[in-house]
Amino acid sequence: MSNKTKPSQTYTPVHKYRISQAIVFMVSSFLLIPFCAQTIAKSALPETAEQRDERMQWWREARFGMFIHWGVYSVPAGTYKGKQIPGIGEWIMENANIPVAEYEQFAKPFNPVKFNADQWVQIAGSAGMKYIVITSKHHDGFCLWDSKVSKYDIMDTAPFKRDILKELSVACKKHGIRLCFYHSIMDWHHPDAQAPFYPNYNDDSRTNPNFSRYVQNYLKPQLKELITNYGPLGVLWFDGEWIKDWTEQQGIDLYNYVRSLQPDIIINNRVSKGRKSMQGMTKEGYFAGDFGTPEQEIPPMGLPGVDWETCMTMNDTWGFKSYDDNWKSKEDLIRKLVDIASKGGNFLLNVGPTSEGLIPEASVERLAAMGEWMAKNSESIYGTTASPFEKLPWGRCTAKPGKLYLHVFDWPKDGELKVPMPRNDVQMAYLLAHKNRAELLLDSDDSGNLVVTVPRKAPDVIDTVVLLEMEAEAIVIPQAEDGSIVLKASDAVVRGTNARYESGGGKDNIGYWTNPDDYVIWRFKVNKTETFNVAVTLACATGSGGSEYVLAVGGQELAGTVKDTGDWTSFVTEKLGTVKITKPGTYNLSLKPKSMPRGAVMNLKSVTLVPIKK
Ligand code: FHN
Repeated sequence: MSNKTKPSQTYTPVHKYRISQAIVFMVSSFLLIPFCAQTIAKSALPETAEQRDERMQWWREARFGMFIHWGVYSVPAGTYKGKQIPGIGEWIMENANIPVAEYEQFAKPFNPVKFNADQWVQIAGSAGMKYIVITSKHHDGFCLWDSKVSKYDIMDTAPFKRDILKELSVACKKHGIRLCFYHSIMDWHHPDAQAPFYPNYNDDSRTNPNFSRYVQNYLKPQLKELITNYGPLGVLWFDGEWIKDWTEQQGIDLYNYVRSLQPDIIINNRVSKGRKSMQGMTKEGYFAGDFGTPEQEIPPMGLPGVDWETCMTMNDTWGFKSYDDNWKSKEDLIRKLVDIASKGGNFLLNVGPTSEGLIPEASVERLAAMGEWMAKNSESIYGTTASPFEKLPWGRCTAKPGKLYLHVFDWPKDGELKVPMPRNDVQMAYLLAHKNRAELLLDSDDSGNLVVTVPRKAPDVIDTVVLLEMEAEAIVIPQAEDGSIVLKASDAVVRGTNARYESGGGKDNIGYWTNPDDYVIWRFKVNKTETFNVAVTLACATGSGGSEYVLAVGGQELAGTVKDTGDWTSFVTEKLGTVKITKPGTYNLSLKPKSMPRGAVMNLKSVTLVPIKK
C-alpha cells in the first residue's frame, strides 16, 4: 500500500456556526463603513484589518490578566481620621475630601518593604494570567515610577526609593508575562488638572483653563517615560477620561501619540470618550480605541465581533481597604472567567496590594485555586473564541477550529449530557482534564441533540470540560440524474489513526486499514427519495478476509463480512441490502468495522446507492 497521506482535513461545524456570525459582523461592518471611515479618519492611523489582527493576537489568545490597583491609597486603606470611608479604596482622597497637602502626608510613610515583584508575577502566572495591568498613576496623581517630570513619585516623595515599575518590568520579562500600564488622565494632584477642584476633585462640570498645559507638559511627557523606559508594553489602559476637559479628539491624538512611540501597543477605549463600548466606534461615532472595557459586569451576550475585556474586583474595592472582606468565591471567579471567554472576552481580575507591598492572602488563595483549574483546562480558555450556541442550560462553551469545549457547571445526574447539535458533526469526545482522553460514548436523542455519556459523578464540581473533536468538513455528494449516489474513496472523511486514501498502482481506495477503530463517513444529498440497493466495492488479499463491518445511513444499518478477493487491488462489488430514504435532505453514511480477525479490514473503493427500479 502506498504511503500517501490522508486527504487534507478541514474542520467544520465550528466554522459552520461561526460563518453565520462572521457574515453578521461583516454585514454590520459594511453598514458602518461611513462611521468607520469617519472614525478611521479621526484616528488617522493607517492599519489594515490584517495588521490589526496581528497586533491584537497575543491579547486575544491571553484571555486572562491581572489588574493591580496599588498606590498611596493603600496607606489609609479605607480609613481616614478614625472613620471608615465609603466607596472604593483608591477614591479616599475624593470621598473623604482630603486636601492635596494632607493627602501627600500618606505618601511620606509609603514604604512597601515587603514588595517582591517576582513573587507578584509568579502569583499571576501560576493563576494562568498572561498579562499584568498596574496603576502607574491613579487619579490621586502619585507615580509608581521614577518620573523626571514630577517629584510626586515613589523615588522622591516616598521613602521606598525603588522604581516599582522597573522591578515589575524585569520580573515580567523573566516569567514571560506581558507588562501593561494603567494611566489616569484625570489627576487630582496636578494644579493644571483637577487639583483646584477640591473638595470635589471629580467635578465633571468644571474645566481647568491650564488643562492643555497639563496634557502637553505633564501627561504626554510622563507617558513617554512609561512607554520608552520599561521595555515593550502590552497595553496602555487609560482611565479617568470622563472629565469635561478631555475631548474625543484629544483621545484620538493621545492614541496616535502612544502608538507612535510603540506601534504594536494596544490601547483601551477609555483613551477617548467611548467607554463601555466596542473598540473602533460607538453608536455616537466616538473613537473607542482597540477594545471595550465593561467594568464589574459581563455583557449578557458579549460584544459580538469586537474585542472587549471585563475588569472586575475580587471583593468590592480596587485599591486595598483593610476591612473589605466581601470576597468572591473561587467557584464564582472560575465560572466568571469561563463565562467571559465563552462570550469572546478577556477577564482582567484585580488585586489591591497592601501598603507593605503584599497581595492580600484572600486574593492569593483564590488565584491559586484558579491556577489549579487552569493547569488542567487552560486549553479551553487560551486562544478560544465565543460559543456557537446562544445558551446552554448546563454551562458554557468555548471554541477553537475543529474543537468545542463544553464547560459543564451543572453535571447531568443521568450521565447524559445533551448538546443542541447533530451527532454526526462530532468525531469524538473526551474529558479534557483526563490525559488518557478515553473516548465518551456519543449518540443522538429523538430531538436531534447530541448525547454524550459522561461519568455519573462530576470530575470537577466547579467546571468539568468535555472536549468535542469535530468531524472534518465532508464534501456533500450530489444525487445523480438517475437517482443513484456514488460514494468514492477520494470523497470520504476518514477518521482514526491508520486508515487513509491511497491512489496509483491500481489503487483508488481507503487503505492502510489496520486499526479496526478507524472508520469512514460520507455526506450526500437526496433530492429524490428512493429505496436503494446498497453495494460495496472492495479488495482483500487472500488470507486477510473475515472482518465484519456495519454500514449505517438514514437510521438504518446493513452488516457485511469481508471476503478474500485475491489481492489488495482485485476489487469486487458486493450487494449489502437495501435502505429507504423517505425525506429529501443531507445524510451521513458511515462504514465502521465491528471486528478485524487479521491484519487489515479491507481496501475500500466505493459505496453505491442505486434506486430499485419500480
Ligand atoms: O475611577 C476608576 C476606579 O478607581 C478604578 O480604577 C476603575 C477600574 O476600571 N476605573 C475607574 C472607574 O471606572
